[in-house]
Amino acid sequence: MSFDKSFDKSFDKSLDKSFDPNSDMNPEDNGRRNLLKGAIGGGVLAAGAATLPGLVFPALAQGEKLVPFTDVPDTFRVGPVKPNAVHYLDTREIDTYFTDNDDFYLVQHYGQPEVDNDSYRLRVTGMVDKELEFSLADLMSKDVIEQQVGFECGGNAQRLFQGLIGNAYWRGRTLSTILEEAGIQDGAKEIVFFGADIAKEEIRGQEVDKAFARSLSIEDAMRPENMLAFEMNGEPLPHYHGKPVRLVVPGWYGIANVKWITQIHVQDTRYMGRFMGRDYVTLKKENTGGVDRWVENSVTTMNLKSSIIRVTELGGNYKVQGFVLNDGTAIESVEVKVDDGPWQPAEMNPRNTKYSWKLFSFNWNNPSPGEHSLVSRVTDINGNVQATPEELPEKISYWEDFGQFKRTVQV
Ligand SMILES: Nc1nc2c(c(=O)[nH]1)N[C@H]1C(S)=C(S)[C@@H](COP(=O)(O)O)O[C@H]1N2
Ligand SMILES: [Mo]
Repeated sequence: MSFDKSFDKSFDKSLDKSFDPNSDMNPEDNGRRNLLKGAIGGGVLAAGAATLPGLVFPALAQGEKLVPFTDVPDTFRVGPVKPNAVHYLDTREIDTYFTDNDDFYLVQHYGQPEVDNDSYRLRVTGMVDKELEFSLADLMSKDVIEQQVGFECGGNAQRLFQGLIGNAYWRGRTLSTILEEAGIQDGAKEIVFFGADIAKEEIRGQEVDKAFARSLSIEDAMRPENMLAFEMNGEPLPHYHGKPVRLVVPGWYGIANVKWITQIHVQDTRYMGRFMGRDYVTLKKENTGGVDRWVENSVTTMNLKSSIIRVTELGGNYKVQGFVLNDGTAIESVEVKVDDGPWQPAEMNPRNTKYSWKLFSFNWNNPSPGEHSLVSRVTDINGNVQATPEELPEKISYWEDFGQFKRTVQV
């Protein structure tokens, strides 16, 4: 099976080897690649974007051209990474299977606290048989797993051409073994994960200091794939992504992945903080026992979603590329529709794994010159089909934008 090579660039030398702890990966190679990408990719784009929007990208194969989207306005810009700021990708530029740490999207609501590795402690408190405290070295000492996990922000949107997204190779301590070691007591209901980032929140007229926090039910927290990640793409977890340790909950929206995590607290009540009870709460109409009601739900697992992000041309051959994200349920197919034509199958990247993003590629044969529309849809093995925007539940809040995304390009 072949797949557009450009997606295979990042770790083409030895993908599997490079993240094997016993391998002889040369970290310099990795660093040089990032440097090059930073120098050529970031620089040229920042400087050249004003004159050549969306047309020239350094990572293209020789002679390969990006086919311009006509739905991306010329004014659409992706800025460089800045401290304490949101960063989103130009998804037309995604040309690697793993997202560079320096380019992986960034969202933080209370800034990016500096946490010192040496004095770092993770505490486990509350309804446990034994309260625990771990240093970074303790966390790294056993029960370490590694896996590919991709995710998007629950606020990712068509408006940003899906730029709040990334896919990385994570290494960290399994969460369940830590919870088992602490011993969760009978009657406990929720586990709250607190970050080191604290801000003043005004709640009913009172200013109080609040740490960023999210909670999981005991059952969700005990999933064996949950991890306390201290490495991202073979490097120590970068400051902006939660140094030294963050939670990674595969299959969930990004909000679940608490960065700069310092405390895990077990309790017998629901945690109703801002990011569980007010923000990242989707308001939608649902049939509840025969009655249509407006209901509010905290965002949890990622909905079944695909999107086209990039169209390329090389020697008259056109390729349409995109990604799938979901909760980890196996994918049956991704199909692409050109204009009013039939749904046609796309090819899945063989590197895709259960919780990675899943890249797809579609060979678009002999498009006629002019403007065309392109849309993708994904179907999982349970027969769930990605909905059109019209078929989505009636929804007021913008969270969870997972409908089919029709793009237009100029050939
Ligand atoms: N401590 C902390 N963790 C956090 C956040 C935050 O504001 N503080 N933001 C969350 C949100 S909304 C998202 S989408 C992801 C983004 O992770 P990233 O910046 O590494 O891509 O982190 C989550 N974890
Ligand atoms: Mo988010």
